[in-house]
Amino acid sequence: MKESSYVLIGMPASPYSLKMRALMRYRRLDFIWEMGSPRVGARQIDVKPPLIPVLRLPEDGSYHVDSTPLAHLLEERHPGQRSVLPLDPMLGFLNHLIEDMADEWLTKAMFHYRWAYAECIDYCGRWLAGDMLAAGAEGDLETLAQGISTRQIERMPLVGCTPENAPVIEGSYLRLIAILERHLAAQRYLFGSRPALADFALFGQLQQLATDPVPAEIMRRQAQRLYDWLRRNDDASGVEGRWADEPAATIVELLGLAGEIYFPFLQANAEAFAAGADTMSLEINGQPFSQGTFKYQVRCYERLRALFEVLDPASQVRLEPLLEPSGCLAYLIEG
Ligand SMILES: N[C@@H](CCC(=O)N[C@@H](CS)C(=O)NCC(=O)O)C(=O)O
Repeated sequence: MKESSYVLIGMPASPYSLKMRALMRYRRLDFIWEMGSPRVGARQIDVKPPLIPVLRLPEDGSYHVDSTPLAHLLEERHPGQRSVLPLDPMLGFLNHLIEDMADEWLTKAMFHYRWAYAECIDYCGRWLAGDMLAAGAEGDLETLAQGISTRQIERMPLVGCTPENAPVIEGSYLRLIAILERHLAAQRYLFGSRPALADFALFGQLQQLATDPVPAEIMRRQAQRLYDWLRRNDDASGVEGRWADEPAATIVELLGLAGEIYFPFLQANAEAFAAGADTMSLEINGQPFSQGTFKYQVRCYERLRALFEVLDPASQVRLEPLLEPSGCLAYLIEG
């Protein structure tokens, strides 16, 4: 195997793996895609946490995880080469915010639909098992599929994918795909005619939702433009475009999702975590939502607040008319 290039280790059913694969293809970085994980496959990979995707660097063979830091590492290593970070600090901040919301909230929709509906459980259990066998796991398909489904269904309450939370989660999926469908009628990507990191984060999650039977059927019927956009952007290595001067009106609608759903969730998580609680609960648009607390998402919230704080005052002023009416601003500056 040619290991003078990057090796990206992941699985097709992993949203963050497909996020990174599409990003690296768009950036025209030389890499090998290898099916596997720290636990499955030919390699012994000692990474913490043991998640996919894993990126192996060509020079020293070191392994790295977590798609957001990975994307930034690649920016440092290949500056200016089809960067996915908009130059305008205002668009830059919105890029971080929407990326974070896709990674941390939209993934709940992915996980919920995948393991809540019998049709999805049947399909995805066998899909994931078949891919694990292809990556080198041992066992037979049906036993493996059963084991995977049982384990994932057991994890649902931990990440907030419960029947009580389903209306909030499904509502946010329907609203998001409707907004993106309208956005794509006018613009090729979130911030112009070239993709940003947030486009790849949305791509990663939505590509899974466009595969699993129940949410895929919804997307095909209600948001065909988005559905087709996903297929196209698995490989955007031929795309040449430019950043928009200003965010489109539909970006403000995406911020509405953040202000009404994602930031209240982040804040409730941070407060519960600070109080030493194992679980948190809140009302989102009048509907109950509760789940276990997560330190990782405390850090996500702190990071977004810090990114806003270090923005130059002129960019903060330009952002205010977007962040204030969408309800995001208070979460970024208060407390
Ligand atoms: N924040 C991480 C999340 C990665 C993640 O959660 N990966 C999942 C698969 S999509 C995983 O490896 N889970 C471990 C497991 O299922 O055992 C990122 O952005 O890369």
